Amino acid sequence: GDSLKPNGVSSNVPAAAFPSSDSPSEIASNVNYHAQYSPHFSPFKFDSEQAYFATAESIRDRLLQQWNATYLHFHNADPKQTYYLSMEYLQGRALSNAIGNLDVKNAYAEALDKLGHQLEEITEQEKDAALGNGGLGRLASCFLDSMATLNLPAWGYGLRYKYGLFKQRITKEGQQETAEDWLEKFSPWEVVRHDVVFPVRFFGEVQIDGDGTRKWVGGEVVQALAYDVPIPGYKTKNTISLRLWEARASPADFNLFEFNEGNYVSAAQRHSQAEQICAVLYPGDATESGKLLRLKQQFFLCSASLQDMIQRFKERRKPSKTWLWSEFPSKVAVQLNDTHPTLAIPELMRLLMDDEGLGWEEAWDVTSGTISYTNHTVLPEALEKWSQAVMWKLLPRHMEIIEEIDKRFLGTVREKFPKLEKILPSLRVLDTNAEKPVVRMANLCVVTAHTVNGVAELHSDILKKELFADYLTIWPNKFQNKTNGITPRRWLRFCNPELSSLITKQLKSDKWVTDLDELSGLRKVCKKQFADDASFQGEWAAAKMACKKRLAEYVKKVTGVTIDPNSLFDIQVKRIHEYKRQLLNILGAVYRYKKLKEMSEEQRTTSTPRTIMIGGKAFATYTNAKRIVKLVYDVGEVVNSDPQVNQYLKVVFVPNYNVSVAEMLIPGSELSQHISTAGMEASGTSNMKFALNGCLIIGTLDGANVEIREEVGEDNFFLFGATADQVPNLRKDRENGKFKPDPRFEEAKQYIRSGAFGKYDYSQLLDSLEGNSGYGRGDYFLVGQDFPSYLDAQERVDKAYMDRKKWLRMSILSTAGSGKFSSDRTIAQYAKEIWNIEGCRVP
Ligand code: HBZ
Repeated sequence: GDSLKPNGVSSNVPAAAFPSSDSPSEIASNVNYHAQYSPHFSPFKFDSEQAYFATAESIRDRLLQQWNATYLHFHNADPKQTYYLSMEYLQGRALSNAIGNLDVKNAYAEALDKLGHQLEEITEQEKDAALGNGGLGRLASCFLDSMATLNLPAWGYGLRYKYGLFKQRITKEGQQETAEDWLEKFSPWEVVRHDVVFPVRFFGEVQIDGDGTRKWVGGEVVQALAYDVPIPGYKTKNTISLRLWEARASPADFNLFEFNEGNYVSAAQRHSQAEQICAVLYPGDATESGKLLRLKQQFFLCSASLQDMIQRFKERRKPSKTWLWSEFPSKVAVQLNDTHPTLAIPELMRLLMDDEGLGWEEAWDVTSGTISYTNHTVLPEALEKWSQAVMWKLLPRHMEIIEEIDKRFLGTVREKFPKLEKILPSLRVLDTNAEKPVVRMANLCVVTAHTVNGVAELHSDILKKELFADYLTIWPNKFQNKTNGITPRRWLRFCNPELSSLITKQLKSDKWVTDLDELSGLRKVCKKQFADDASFQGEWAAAKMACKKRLAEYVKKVTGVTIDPNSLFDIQVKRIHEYKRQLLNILGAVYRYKKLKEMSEEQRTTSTPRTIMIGGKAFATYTNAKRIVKLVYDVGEVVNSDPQVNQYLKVVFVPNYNVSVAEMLIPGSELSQHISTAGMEASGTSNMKFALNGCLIIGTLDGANVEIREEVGEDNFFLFGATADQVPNLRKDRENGKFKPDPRFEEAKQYIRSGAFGKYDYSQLLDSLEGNSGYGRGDYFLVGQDFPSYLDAQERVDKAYMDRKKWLRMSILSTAGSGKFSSDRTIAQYAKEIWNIEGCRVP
């Protein structure tokens, strides 16, 4: 038999430092090499975990080669380059994605087989990199994939949080959070660049020199150290970078004197303060110290990234030793992912004026020519405002610059648009009237950026008509739309191999993977007589069934609940928020349960069996969101164990929703819910992922739903609810006592209040749906208003599902109509209409 080797690989596989070909045996040797010479574990063991790390390192070798080639190519070609600044990236797993993008899946699967492992099983070993909260963070990650695939000279910048988004556990008490230690055993996907370090200052004061020049001095200085994550494009050599900054204290910050005195904690105080900056994603901002930390994080990202960009700009110009700063905007584009990196504006101004000696006008033209801003929300509570007092303390020089921006903006408007005088206070960057004066970050972005965009047509219209309406007179051409998109690689090609191969077979090409509009070719199948497409429909249904079975096994594993793959799989997964109306969904489920119970056994047999799955994380201090999680769980406990009903209805809370869980859920779904109060969801992106995977949508006319419905056809979309235009008047009606609730709505709420789902007192949650107005009351999100039309739409769903051919046709048309929602399309539009950059392909 095989002898046991020190690296645990018991077969007779040699160890090769680099595979000279893509043959499975060469790859196996390379994986074996890493198991032996890049060991992270004790020898004599080669379990799934060891196999994962060794495989990841083997893939990383390939990425490093391509990565260096890309960097060199960009350096020599010196094209204009985009830098995407984002506080969040929801990368998910990297191994399966890299193997897919490098197009080496079969070779690696075979190689691992030789080593006694299965690719699927070892990819499961990887922890998600969850350096983000939700849609905004995942969008940034989809964008990186598209930038690399389109060969664009573009980079991402972010922060290397030690702890990403928390891990969610569901118990009888509801949601419990624990820290997610994604770096626990190290990440094979990052390369630390010990030579890329920039100082970032906080606090201190402004020193004025004899000649009037200003300099920011003193305070605390923290080092920003670069960690690079390779981002491979699909079937291209181009591999770009996601550069994540980590905060390091300077050695001088360790107080050896105090330590020797025995004051260990205070000796290390400055040290640990510095390292706290990157400790966790978005710390709670309820306390002043939490707020200060968040502001520090934001500035840390902006300052380090801009210093890096400026250094690169100079480096590429070094041979001639001369450059004009006015050329900077023709070489560098900076995209702000919401207002979180707004401090890039005053920081770029400061670097240009104080360090490079530019005058205000010149620095302003460079800054405004470089920076553009994407808005992701119109919710007032999500629009960032920072206390001026806090800002003066933390960033005194930046506050001077912000005051000057505000002053000059006032001057220009008064001179050129005197009619705007009345509304000027609301347009200003500084809000000085408030009890606590603040800086309005969105206003700073709009005043400075050369373009401002929303993320779906409806949302961009709302920005122009409402949130930023008054700026339109001043800058009629500044505002754009860039409808969001998703990467078809991760969200169809890799997560749904069954449907992918069927599509490729039908279209006789896999061109759709990089040109998603090709999917419209599937419409042909639906135009023919049924006799012609029956077999295709059959294959379509079989692909869906395979995904549903996989999902059912997963649900069993993580919740213990058995679900029936023959029932309609109905899913709502997203962050828990009142505006997203998970409460509408669960009230609908409660109503369905009550009606099922009231039916005779015979009546029940005619109903459409359903499995309702809800998943998502609630912000730790968002009480109503947490109550919603618990309510879903409690309803599930009762419904799933009710023998009268549980063949017809199951309700499951899927725990710890993240990118990997989404990759499992989305392919297996048949109906998904995107049911926010119209006008409140900027875009939504999971709606696109579901539609792409042949899942039908029940939804409101909100965000990108509007465009999805246009693309897939209104017959293939279950629409309900008030429109964005109607919402303000409906709220007013309600305040004036004009709203008459539907009896079915009262019945559902009453059923919960009666204690049908356990002893927990849901009155505070349900009271938010009562009354006419007031904080946390008055049904601000119009659940009661939309409840009847929601139930009607659900009835249409039940009926459509019973007609199998009709449903399959709708499902196929849904995928066929999803081409527009590729992030390749979105990024190509950003490149052309905002960044003015072009592809730069590595030969
Ligand atoms: O951005 C989401 C929008 O709600 C969603 O409609 C859109 O599709 C998506 C991409 O454009 N916004 C977020 O995900 N926002 C955040 O996660 C967030 C994070 C930190 C904050 C505020 C918002 O301080």
